Amino acid sequence: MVSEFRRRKYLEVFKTFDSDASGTIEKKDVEKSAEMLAKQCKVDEAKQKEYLNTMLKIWDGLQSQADLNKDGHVTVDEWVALWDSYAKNPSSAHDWQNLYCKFTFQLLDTGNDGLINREEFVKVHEALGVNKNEAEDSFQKLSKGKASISLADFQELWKEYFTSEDAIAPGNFIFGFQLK
Ligand SMILES: [Ca+2]
Ligand SMILES: [Ca+2]
Repeated sequence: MVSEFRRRKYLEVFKTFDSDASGTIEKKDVEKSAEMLAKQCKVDEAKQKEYLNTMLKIWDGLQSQADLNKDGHVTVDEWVALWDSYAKNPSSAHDWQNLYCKFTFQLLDTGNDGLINREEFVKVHEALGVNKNEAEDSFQKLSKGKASISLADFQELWKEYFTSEDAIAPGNFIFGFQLK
């Protein structure tokens, strides 16, 4: 059984994929998300192509794992079920999940030095529509007093987001916003 708390966390991420808010994720949502992301982060054309390619790889993996009846839609139930199965055994994450984690890290590490600092974290999340104070507070919790977050730290925090039942676990803040 998925707890209400984890289900809420999974749905927050679902919303970021379901860009037309139709209640299911399709390939066109993912293309739209990549486009929006590029626009919000004001990246150049090369980066925009890179975002699209990476997100389409993520979609391929997601669809082949979650879209059990192969109708081209990933439903909320399919989405929740796949993250619940991840939570049971995070060490055997699928390639697309690891790619998605790394992609999120790279999106935040705008200076491309392998570390996410406070300024990068807040700036990107603000561009994506997160309240600035909320993003500041989230960084504080995630970084646990350190100046920046490494990829290894990020991967641990990421795992925590999808697996932890603890409302105050730092990983809950990895997407910048605070769970209401
Ligand atoms: Ca949709
Ligand atoms: Ca950086």
